[in-house]
Amino acid sequence: IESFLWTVSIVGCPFSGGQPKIGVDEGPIHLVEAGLVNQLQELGWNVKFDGHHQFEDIKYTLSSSSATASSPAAGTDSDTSTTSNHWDPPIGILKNPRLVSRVCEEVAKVVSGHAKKGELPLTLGGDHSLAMGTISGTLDAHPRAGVIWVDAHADINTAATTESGNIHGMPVSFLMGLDGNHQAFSDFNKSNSPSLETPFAWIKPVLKPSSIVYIGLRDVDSGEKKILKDNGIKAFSMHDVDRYGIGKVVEMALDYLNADNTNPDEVRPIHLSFDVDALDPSVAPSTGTPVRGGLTFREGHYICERIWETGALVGLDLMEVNPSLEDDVSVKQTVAVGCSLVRAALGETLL
Ligand code: 5AB
Ligand code: MN
Ligand code: MN
Ligand code: MN
Repeated sequence: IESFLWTVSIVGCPFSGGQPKIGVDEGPIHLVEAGLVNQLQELGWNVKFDGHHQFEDIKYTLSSSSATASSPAAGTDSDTSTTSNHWDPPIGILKNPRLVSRVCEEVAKVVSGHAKKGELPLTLGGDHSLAMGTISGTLDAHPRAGVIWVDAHADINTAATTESGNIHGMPVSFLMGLDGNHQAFSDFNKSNSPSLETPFAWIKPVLKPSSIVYIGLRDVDSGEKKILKDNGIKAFSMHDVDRYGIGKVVEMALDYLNADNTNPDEVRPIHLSFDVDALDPSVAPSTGTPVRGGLTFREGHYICERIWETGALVGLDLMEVNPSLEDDVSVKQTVAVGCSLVRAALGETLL
């Protein structure tokens, strides 16, 4: 590992607009309060962290930039993520599209800025829609990077396939520029009120279908299954983890990303996007969309340890910890597991 990688920059993203449950915005705050900064310093990292991002500013400018907006507080519901504001009405059934878009655009700039300085950006979510920002940022700085997406879900719905309208189930489709979004957005543009901005116009389709590999899938929507098939996207489900064991699965994932690599001594840079719901709910209960039959504590950690061992990690996300779900013991456990996964990905060794 070159020495320039020894600074980790924590990008704290208290954001919940990609899904309807309050509390996931508290995830990064709990992870930091649990002592993550110190823990990483103890591993030898130079840790940069100057507070969590204040996405409230974005909400405010969005609301006041809309010609029809009179007040930023169109809805005073405490669950802002499901409040439809007059400045951010749904597109089809997509909720909070402009807010999610603006937040991710800012995250992309921040992540890319850190990465271009040779730092390792560690983004703490927040919901997984944020990965539109983190992966755009990583690929801006490291265009050859491949993505390892660890999740119970494929998060590849388009505007044409999503049944929930929750954008945290869609980031991969935007990063790939899939057709289902183009169609929905061009239809929308024809009827768009000129005072409303068109979201996601900033996203470049930087992620090739061959540049991502999934591990841990077990709850994939039927529309998503078709997208995965049609685009030949590589995915290791929990069935594959059972069949081959996690050791073999991670080797296959790494080999897949490096298959076209002309220089085998120079492994492809890796961005690891880890949704804590990839773990079994008995291991990580406090998350918004738990699905039984998930990764064990060790399987989750093994993935992180093995990726660290490659020396190729250039970006890391830890997403979807929701400290307002389940009891206090579960919250503590989930936050502790989150910190532990991050340490494993950043070089903590067992011996
Ligand atoms: B997560 C679902 N596929 O689109 C949808 O937690 C769930 O970031 C998405 O993986 C889960 O709403 C998104 C049913
Ligand atoms: Mn998930
Ligand atoms: Mn996810
Ligand atoms: Mn989830």
